[in-house]
Order: sequence, then C-alpha cells, then structure tokens
Amino acid sequence: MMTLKELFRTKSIQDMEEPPSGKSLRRCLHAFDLVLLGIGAIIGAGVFVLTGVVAATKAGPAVVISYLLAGFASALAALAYAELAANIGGCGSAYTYAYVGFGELIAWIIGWDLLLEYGMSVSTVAIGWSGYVINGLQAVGLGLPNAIAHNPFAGGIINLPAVLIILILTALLSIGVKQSARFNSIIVLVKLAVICLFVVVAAFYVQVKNWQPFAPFGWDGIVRGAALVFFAYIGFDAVSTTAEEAVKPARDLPIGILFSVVICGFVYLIVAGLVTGIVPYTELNVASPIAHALLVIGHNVAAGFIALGAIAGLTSVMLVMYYGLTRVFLAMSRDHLLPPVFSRIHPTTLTPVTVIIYSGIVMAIIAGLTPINEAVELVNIGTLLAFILVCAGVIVLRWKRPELTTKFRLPFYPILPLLGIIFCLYLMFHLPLVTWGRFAIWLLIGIAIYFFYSRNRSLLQR
Ligand code: ALA
Repeated sequence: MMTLKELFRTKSIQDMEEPPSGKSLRRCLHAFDLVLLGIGAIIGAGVFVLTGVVAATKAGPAVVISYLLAGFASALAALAYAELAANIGGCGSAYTYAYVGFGELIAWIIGWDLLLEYGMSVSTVAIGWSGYVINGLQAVGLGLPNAIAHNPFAGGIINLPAVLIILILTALLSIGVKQSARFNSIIVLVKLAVICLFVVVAAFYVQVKNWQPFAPFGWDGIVRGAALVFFAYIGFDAVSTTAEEAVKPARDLPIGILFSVVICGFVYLIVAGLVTGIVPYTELNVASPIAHALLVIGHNVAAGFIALGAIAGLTSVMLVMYYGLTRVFLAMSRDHLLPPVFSRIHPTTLTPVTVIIYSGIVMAIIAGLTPINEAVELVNIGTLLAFILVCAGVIVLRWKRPELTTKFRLPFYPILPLLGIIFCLYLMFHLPLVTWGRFAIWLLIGIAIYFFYSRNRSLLQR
C-alpha cells in the first residue's frame, strides 16, 4: 500500500488493467497530462465569472473564505477520489466506485447524476464561451447578427457560436485522446499565463480599504457564496474517468487529481483576494469581473488578454467535461444499464465515437436553443452528491473489501472522508430550494428509467 508521501516517489507500480485490445481505450496519458487535464477542467467560468457575482451579492471580499471552504470540501473529496480511482479504476469514475461499494441502484443513481453534471457543464459553459466570443468579435468590429448570436428565448434564433464550439470539440474527441490532451495542454498554458499576467498587474493596485468591510453579508453569505463558487473546483473528478487511458493509473490518477485541485485552489485564493483588493466588491457584478477590474485600473490591453484567457479556459473545461461524460456513458453501457451502442469503440481511433457524436449533438442543441446558463447550481448539487457518495464509498470499501484498497490510501482515516461528507452536505444545504426541486425531478426521471429499462437488461441481474 502507498501513503501520500510514497505515491509521489514511486516510479514503478503494477498497473491494474490489461493492455489495449480491439475493445479497449488507448493507454497514453501520463501523470503530467493528468495534472494538465485536471487544471484544464477546473479553471474556467468559476473564477472568470462567478468570483465577481459572489463577491458583489453574497460574500463581499470574504469571497476568499468562500473559495477556501469550497476548496476544503473539494480537497477532501479529491483524496477520496484518489483512493478509489487508484484501487478500483474504471472509466466510470464515481459510478464505477458506487457499483463496487453500494450495488447497482446507487451506482445507477450516481451515474445518472454524473451525466447531468458533465452534460450540463458543457452546455452551460458553451453559452458562457459564446458570450465572451461574441463580445470579442464586437470589440474588433465583427459583431454577429442577433439571429445567430442568441437562443430563441433571448431574441435570436440559435446561439451559433455555442453550437459550433461543441461540434469542434466533438471532432477533436473523436480523433483521439492524445490529440485532445495535447490541445488541452496548450490551452491550459494560455490560461495560466493570463492569470499570471493578472496577478502581476493587479498586485500593484491593491488598496486595503477595498477589503473593508470584509464580510458585509455575514457568515451565511460566505457559505452561500461557497456553495456557488464550488463550481470553480468541479472538474478534477473528470480526471478519474481517464483510468483506462492512463499509463500507470494507480500512481498517476492520485497525482493528477490531488495536484490539480491544490494548484487551482491557490490560484483562486490569489485571484479572489486581488480582484476584491483592486476594485470595490460592489462593482464586480459583471459578466467578466477579472477583465473588468483591469479596465477599471486602466489596463485595457491586459484586460483583452484576460478575455482571451477566459475563452481558452472555458474551452478546456468543456473539453474535459465532455470527455468525462462520454466515459461515464461508456461504463454504464458496458454494464448494460444503457444501450450497447454507447460502448462501441472505433477500431482506428480507439475512442467511443458513437457516444461522442450523439452526446455532442444533444449538448449542441441544448446550448444553441435553450437559456440554461443559469444551471450552475444544478451542476453543483449533483456534483456535491457525487462527492458525498465517493467519500462514503471509501469507508464502505475499507470495511467490506479491505483487500481491494492496497494501492493508495488516504491518510487520517476515517476522519477525512467523514469530514468530506459533512462539508459537502453543509454546502448542499446552502443551495436554493428550487435547485433541490429540479435535482429531485432529474433523479426521479433516472430512477424511472432504471426500473423500466436498465434493471431488466443489466449484466449483474442476468
Ligand atoms: N470548474 C469549472 C469551471 O469553473 C467547471 O468552469
């Protein structure tokens, strides 16, 4: 068994799964690729958009504490993910772990929940991406006609840029994982570079008076803010869906998951502290608060670069979330809980092309024609439930099947997974009631599909 310390030292470790065959995915991702995939999925709309809204309407400059709380809950969940990903593997992530720990019904529920998390993230982020691109085009005199810039609910016919970006990602993911990872690495470098630029420029304009009052909405505002900026951390869990494409999954998955969360947590604390330090928090309720803050202090060129970084950031979030979505579909279909067509792997590219194309079309339609950019809270509640089940999964697995948990174990057991459950529940209870209602509807639809379709066909039942 490896401890955290040994994990980062070990070079050779027995890998869990068999080499690629005609039906397997291609093993080509290393620890570094996974860290970049994690950062690719994590830094996006959360920091580039939500920081301002949360500072202005929920937490004030104490948005930094909101980020800290949400980061703490995510780090605890990340440790649990690392243990289960290293020991159980499988491309279904929390779905696969729930299968092993809790049985089929809970696994189905969590799989269904992940489809919501990943699918909704891609469509919502695509709409945000389109907003940034349309503004950027306008700024250089290339404004798009309303009809192709907005969905029918916002006075247009179709949000074409949102549709196009999803179709481009569909093509990229179909070609191959390594190509997608390379594309992701370039984007991640761009977004980290612009964040560094922001930090360097903003650091000279901080005024301590902007941090006062520090928590104008009290503790309740800070926690409600944490429940919202939690969105900014979502994505590291998608790293665990690479289990079948990682070269040394038992070592590389924990590294990818833990490093990406910790790095992004630091980035968020610094950015949130700076942005509220250079502009009064009351002025930050805008679509692109980071760029706006630079405009306020007169750095227009740097603001332009930030917008570019945001576009890059949102692209990689979509790419990795989309990737995660298809892998969860694949895992559920292999267990015959979903139709077999979703687990078909293309013989040349070794990617699940059919499910990539089908899910791409559905997400493009949603992004192009509906106003679902408000769905952040729905994504959060679904993800928090997944995190709770993953933390509980660690406890159940160590109790029922300790022989399965030999490759990597999180420290301070059972305190950390228990704390993870408590923290995630705490955040969940600070989400609006309407979000709970919508989530319940999604789960009821899922349970109905399970009882009318999946249960009769599942491999386990047979
Ligand atoms: N963490 C991702 C983002 O902030 C989902 O866009």
